[in-house]
Amino acid sequence: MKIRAAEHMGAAVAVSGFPAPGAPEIAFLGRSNVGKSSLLNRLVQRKALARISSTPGKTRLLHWYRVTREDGELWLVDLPGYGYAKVAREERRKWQGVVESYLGARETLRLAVLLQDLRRDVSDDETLLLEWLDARGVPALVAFTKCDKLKPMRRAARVRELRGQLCLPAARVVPTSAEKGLGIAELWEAIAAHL
Ligand SMILES: Nc1nc2c(ncn2[C@@H]2O[C@H](COP(=O)(O)OP(=O)(O)O)[C@@H](O)[C@H]2O)c(=O)[nH]1
Ligand SMILES: [Mg+2]
Repeated sequence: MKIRAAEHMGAAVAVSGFPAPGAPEIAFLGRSNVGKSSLLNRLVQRKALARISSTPGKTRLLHWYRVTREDGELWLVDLPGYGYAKVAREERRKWQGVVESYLGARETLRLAVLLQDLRRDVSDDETLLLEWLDARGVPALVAFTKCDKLKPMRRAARVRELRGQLCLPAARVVPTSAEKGLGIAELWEAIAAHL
């Protein structure tokens, strides 16, 4: 499906700054440095719409991107990354506050895409987030990132391993590589199924 247009709409640190609900939204979340900006850019076929961070975890901003495809408009929402070791507890609490008030109350939210580096083990952060989303009835799937970093055999084994750690069926995980474009069509298909 062709992307006709993609633009940054705005950013917010708190609910008061969120844009008024409009088009259906897909939220992206994950640990800092997991490859969120890279995957967003690849999804919308733009080199640098979402910034590739050199200093991960420095911001608590949510970013909205308006994407126009042949079949209509949707908004992609880039949630602030978590798990940056140097972040103080107070900062962590604020992150949780704004992210939960988005995920828990956004009426136009259709799907949350949680990113997980294929080379890392799943942590409590991912498990708790998925449980939290599930408890609130927010559909979620997991995109494994940076799959190009593993050879195909190892990659397949690792996908099975992580699916086990996450307790998710095959239909709810999508192996991707922003670098090589792997899994992008599958991710769009999964997104489209929720619009
Ligand atoms: N090899 C490889 N590197 C990636 C991929 N996606 C992201 N990266 C690298 O991982 C680092 C963090 O990426 P970024 O998109 O800024 O992550 P974010 O903090 O989650 O937004 C950067 O150095 C990227 O170039 C991928 O699919 N393959
Ligand atoms: Mg980023």
